[in-house]
Amino acid sequence: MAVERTLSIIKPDAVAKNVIGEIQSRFEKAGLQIVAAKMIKLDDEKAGGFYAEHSERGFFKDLVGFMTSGPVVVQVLEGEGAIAKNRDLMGATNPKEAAPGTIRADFAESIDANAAHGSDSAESAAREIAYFFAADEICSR
Ligand code: RTP
Ligand code: MG
Repeated sequence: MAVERTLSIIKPDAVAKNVIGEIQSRFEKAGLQIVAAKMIKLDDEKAGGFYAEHSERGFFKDLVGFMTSGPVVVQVLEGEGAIAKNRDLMGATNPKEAAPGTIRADFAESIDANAAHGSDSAESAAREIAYFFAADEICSR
């Protein structure tokens, strides 16, 4: 399997719950390396641009409101099959449907406050990583 990079966000609900380290530990235990990371507070423009694909959806306003409600940790994960592996570790979008032991099953409250984001394809990963990180902020090991 190819070594990939994917964008991960620890969302405001998980930051508020003080489980940043627990979530990062799951990535590391699954063989993914954190090769870039920063904590930031998104504004409407930055969050809306990130989720632009959903701008016509009914939940868009709530999504942007939630993502700007507190700080987030944005990070780049690197490893074999990183994109799918991260999505598997996160579980389904709705925590009620997320498999036991996944990040969303264990830490998320609702489909809005669902603890984590992960890129859904190679194309999304490339766009999303560049959206938050300059090339010289990513440190492969
Ligand atoms: P994410 O992009 O945050 O990793 O989540 P995802 O791929 O699992 O889900 P996506 O379809 O991309 O939706 C982005 C976020 O929008 C909220 N959402 N709400 N009320 C709804 O029907 C609904 N659908 C999606 C979720 O918070 C989801 O994470
Ligand atoms: Mg998505």
